[in-house]
Amino acid sequence: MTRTIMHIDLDAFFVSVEQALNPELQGKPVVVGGRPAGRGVVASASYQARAFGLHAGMPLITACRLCPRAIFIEGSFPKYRDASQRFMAILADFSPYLEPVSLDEAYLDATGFESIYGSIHHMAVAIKQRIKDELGLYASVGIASCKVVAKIAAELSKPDGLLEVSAGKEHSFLAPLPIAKLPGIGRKSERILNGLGIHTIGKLSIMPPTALKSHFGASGELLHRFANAIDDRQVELPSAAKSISRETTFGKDTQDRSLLKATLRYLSERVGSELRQQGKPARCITLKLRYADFTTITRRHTLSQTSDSDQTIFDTGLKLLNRARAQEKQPVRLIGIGVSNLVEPGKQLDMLDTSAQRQEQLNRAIDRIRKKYGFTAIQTGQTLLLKEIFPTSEEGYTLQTPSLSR
Ligand code: TTP
Ligand code: MG
Repeated sequence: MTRTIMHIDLDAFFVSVEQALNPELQGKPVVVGGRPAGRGVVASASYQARAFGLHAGMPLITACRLCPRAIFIEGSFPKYRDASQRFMAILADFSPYLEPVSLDEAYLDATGFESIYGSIHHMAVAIKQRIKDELGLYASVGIASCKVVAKIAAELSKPDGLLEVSAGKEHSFLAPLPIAKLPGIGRKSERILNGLGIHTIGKLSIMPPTALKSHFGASGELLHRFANAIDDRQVELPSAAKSISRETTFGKDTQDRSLLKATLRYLSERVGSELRQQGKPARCITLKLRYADFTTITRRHTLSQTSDSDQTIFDTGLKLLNRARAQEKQPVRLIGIGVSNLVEPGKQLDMLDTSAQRQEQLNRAIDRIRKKYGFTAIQTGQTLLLKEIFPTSEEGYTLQTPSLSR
């Protein structure tokens, strides 16, 4: 199944935040990193400064020599953190399948979203427009069928760019590019590969993986895959929790079966409620027991179907408890129940049985977008664009369901 991945990276991020806050800096060579006399390096250089050869990581002294009229700014992290949060919030309005990678960079899974936005290209234009209108910043966007190609596309499109690599065109897109464009190739790897006569990604892609492994070890395999646009890395949502658990230490060590059972019931309900709040059912259930002598055991069960039900958590926990008690009779000091392998809503689709369930899952994702996006409230430049895409109705724009191909 072909995916549509977007990579979004803000242009000259630190500098652009400074320029947005102080228009006098706009259109000028500006450097964030510190005073030129200091021993620091350039963190971010405006594109006007880059025209003089300035780039991130360059010692400030060198930067000052190359471009004496550049404006050097110390920088202030809270400003950038704030801008970053607002940037990510805008992206989250467009798709719930969002993976922030750094302060100014994120992947977004846009598979199936053409039916909401008209086309993925339109969606990217709308994203860029909102970032510009609300933050005064410019973003570059790469669109492709996998992360590595989307990232390279965004990079190549800078500044204020938008580059879409159609499915099937990944190889011809990558082939002529210098190997340094491939994530994971630093100066050292570049030198080694150049020494082997390999200068382009195309050349790298036909190098036998075994040869790459002999030079680069395990990462040689990855280079081979990336050079061939083979990248099945998913857009990973930052999950609030990878597992949820609750436990109780008894006031007095106990062997009382009904007390253990009642406590387990209470803890299961608390875990279940938290799970449902996060909207992520779990696949694994773990019971924890600490005995009077402080030995602690955990017993785990993997469910055949994910669940967020109190009853399933409790029933499974109780089975594990009965089994553990049959083996060890000493009094219990602590009992706990936990769930792990939480499944993100968007990731569960493949495991779901019926199309009705799929539909429900997707609807939930759409609801999130609708709730956050507030179509009718938008008064920015993109309204015009959205009007073209969405048939208007009394209450605003009608949202269409994306295709179920995810
Ligand atoms: P980048 O996205 O790599 O750089 P950039 O946004 O300044 O420029 P562009 O994306 O247009 O090429 O990094 C984002 C921010 O991270 C950057 O503005 C400053 C910070 N950063 C550092 O502090 N040190 C560094 O060496 C790099 C590369 C970035
Ligand atoms: Mg950037």
